[in-house]
Amino acid sequence: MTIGILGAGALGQLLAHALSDQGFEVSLLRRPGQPRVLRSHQLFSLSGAKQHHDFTHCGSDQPQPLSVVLVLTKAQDCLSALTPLLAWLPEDVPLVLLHNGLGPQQAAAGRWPERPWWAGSLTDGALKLDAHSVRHTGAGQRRVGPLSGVDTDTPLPASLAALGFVYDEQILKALWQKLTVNLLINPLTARERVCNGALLAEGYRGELEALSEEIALVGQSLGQKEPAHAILERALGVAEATAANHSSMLQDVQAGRPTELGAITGYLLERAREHNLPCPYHQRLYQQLQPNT
Ligand code: KPL
Repeated sequence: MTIGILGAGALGQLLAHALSDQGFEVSLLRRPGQPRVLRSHQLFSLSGAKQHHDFTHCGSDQPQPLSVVLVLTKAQDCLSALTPLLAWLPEDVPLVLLHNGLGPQQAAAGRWPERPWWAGSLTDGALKLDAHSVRHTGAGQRRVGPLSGVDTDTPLPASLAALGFVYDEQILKALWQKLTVNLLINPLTARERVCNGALLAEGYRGELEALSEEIALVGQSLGQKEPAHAILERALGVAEATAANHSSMLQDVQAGRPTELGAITGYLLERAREHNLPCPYHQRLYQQLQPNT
């Protein structure tokens, strides 16, 4: 059966190629009103090799047999992109939310509680060159686990296992940890217009440490206890592994598109407000990037 992919940005295209490589049929689900693009897609892999794959393109409002749907839209588009699809998709088809940030996952599972929701994160670097080409710029870790409506003994869908996703039964913790990476890398690289690896320079250390302290404080009040230095080390590890990559937020800013600032820094600031915790460094970053959201 075919794997549906909602959101054919950099990571959506990357996973579509990887699935096709593993022998899965892939259907890129176009949102109603989105222009048609060519079936033929190109991937520049980590080794620089060029690969071609053909994908089926279908409107997300057109019923078709799908075994699982991977959702890789921008965080802020997730709910509106799901609406036409969920008007016809059979209720037992697993849905896998893989966007950055936190908030929309809980909102989707709350709005459609009868459905089997999975959520996950990937730290691969990828650059969308255009609607049918993508460059893989950094290998990453891929984790996924049940979010709601999934029985505890349900195995990982085969397509996710084939993509190298590791089953994580504490997926909310993994999503929080990925959020902490995005909180440190995305807004800073977007503000400074630099690639991820630039954040390893000494000049950013002070601001990164202050941002990590604030994340650790909010995390503690959410039951995610982790010292600031561990949060910073993880983000610097990802910055190193994806050094040449432009973060997704920088790519959005450069292309004049809305960013995921709301589901990343905005999510942290909301939780901080609820717990009466000051976050001046994140607040300042949020204000500096606000015009781009
Ligand atoms: O998730 C990412 C993003 O750019 O959104 C990282 C891991 C930072 C890779 O660039």
